[in-house]
Amino acid sequence: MRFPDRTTKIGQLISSYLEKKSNLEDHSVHLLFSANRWEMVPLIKQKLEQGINLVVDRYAFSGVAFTSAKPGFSLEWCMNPDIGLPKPDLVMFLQLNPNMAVNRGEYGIERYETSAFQRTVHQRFEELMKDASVNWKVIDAARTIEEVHRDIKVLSEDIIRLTQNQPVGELWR
Ligand code: FDM
Repeated sequence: MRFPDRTTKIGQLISSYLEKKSNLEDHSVHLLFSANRWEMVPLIKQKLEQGINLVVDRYAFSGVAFTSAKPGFSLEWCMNPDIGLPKPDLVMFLQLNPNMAVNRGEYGIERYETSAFQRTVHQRFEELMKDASVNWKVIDAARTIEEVHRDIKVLSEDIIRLTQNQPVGELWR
C-alpha cells in the first residue's frame, strides 16, 4: 500500500492539492491525509487477519513530519488524529541528504519539493525517531538500489519472523 492513496475521493482532493491544482487550508489538508489512512483501516485489518504482510510506502510519520514542518504546527497536534491507527511492526526510514534527493526522479514538481522545506521535514523525522515506542530502522538510501533492497529485505524478513501471530498494536497509544 502507499499513502496518500490517491484513488479514493479523499485521495483525489489530496492529489489535486499536491499537484498544486487546488489550495487547501493547512489544518484541513492534514486531517484529510489522516482520514485517507483511517478509511483504509478496515482493509488493512482484513489483510492482516488473513495473514498478509503489508509493506506501506509512507504512513502517519510522513503526515506528522510534513505538516509539522509548516509554521505554527506542533508534533503533538499533528500526531493526534493518527493516534490508534494500526501500528507498524517496523518503520524503515530511507535516509537521503536533501541535496542528493534533488537529483532523484521528478523532484521539484509537486508541492513540498523544495530543499528548504525538505530540510525542515528531515528535522521533524529526527524528532519522531526519538520515540522508542516505534521500531525505527534507518537505511542509508544514498547507495545503489541493490544495496538498499538487500537491507530492506533482510529487515523485513526478520520482523515478519519475529512478530508472527502477535496482535497488531495501536500507534502512539
Ligand atoms: N504527505 C504524505 C503529507 O504531507 N502527509 C501525509 O500524511 C502523507 C502520507 O505528500 F510530499 C506528503 C509527502 C509527499 C507527498 O508524495 C506524497 P509521494 O511521492 O506520493 O510519496
